[in-house]
Amino acid sequence: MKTRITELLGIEYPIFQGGMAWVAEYHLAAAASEAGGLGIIGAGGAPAEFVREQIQKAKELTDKPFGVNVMLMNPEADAIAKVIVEEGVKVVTTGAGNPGKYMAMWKEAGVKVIPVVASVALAKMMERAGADAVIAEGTESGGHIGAATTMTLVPQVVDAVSIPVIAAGGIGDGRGFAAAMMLGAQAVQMGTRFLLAKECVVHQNYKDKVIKAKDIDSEVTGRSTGHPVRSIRNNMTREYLKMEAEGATLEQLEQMTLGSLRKAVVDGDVVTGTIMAGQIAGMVKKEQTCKEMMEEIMSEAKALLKCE
Ligand code: TUI
Repeated sequence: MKTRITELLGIEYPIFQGGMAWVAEYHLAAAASEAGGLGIIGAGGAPAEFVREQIQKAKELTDKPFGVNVMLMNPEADAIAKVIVEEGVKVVTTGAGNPGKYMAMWKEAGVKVIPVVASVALAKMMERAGADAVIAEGTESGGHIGAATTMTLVPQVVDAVSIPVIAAGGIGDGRGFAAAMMLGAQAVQMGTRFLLAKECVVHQNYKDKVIKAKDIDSEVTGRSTGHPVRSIRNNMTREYLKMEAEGATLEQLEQMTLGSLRKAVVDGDVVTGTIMAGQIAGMVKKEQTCKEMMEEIMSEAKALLKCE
């Protein structure tokens, strides 16, 4: 299936693997790119030199293009932005902020820049700043989220900009893919479905929580802090929401979440750790290789979209 995004990036399938913090390391990103989509290393809160090593390891596993996601709240974002240029990364996506200050440097180096936006206003600003495309991410997503749903955000962003739009949030199979195309998207980004990729090194306890999750098993914490985060309900979310309702300070809440994603992803502590996942978790049930996953999604989507 050819779209403006497959042409722009030289990839086979218009499917991005979301650059999830701690989860999207080089094994997953290289496998997603090798399978024909765009694999993305999630820099998350990692130090710049760790990200450099991840990029170098991914290059050993694939010759295909892959991306790096810069989580803009990372205190090392400036250094990571430079590492991306130095290592010749082909595509950068950004999240949780406005990447305006890096745009000129990346564009000059020929990096394709694809910011995640949660509003029409930011999408327009990114287009003016020279973005090659934008990812319109709805509130159905896991992790740090905006307020608009995918169903409402994607067509409004598509109408507002001329650059291609990638839809994200709540997409987990060929039906979601086809629906995103109907909304005017040129590709999709999925995170939660890739948590169950065989090449995804997230702890088995984390995968089991996603497999067991039902439609309404996610919770949004941190609305009072201005940084809402969606994750699967557990002791952590219950405790956090209780503290939030009781008017806990930002410091108290930050103290509680410090290192909590790592705890769940790496240590498999799914009781006091944060299990970030999107609302589609209720439909994500089987472990597959990235290749099996992408081929299944594309074949479902092509049947629905009546492509050859
Ligand atoms: O970035 C994400 N998702 C993430 S980042 C992350 S790591 C983290 N860990 C603990 C607490 C917080 C984060 C986990 N998940 N998605 C992309 C995304 N970006 N979603 C929403 C946005 C966004 C929201 C507002 C982007 C820009 C924005 O406004 C920027 C501005 O300054 O106008």
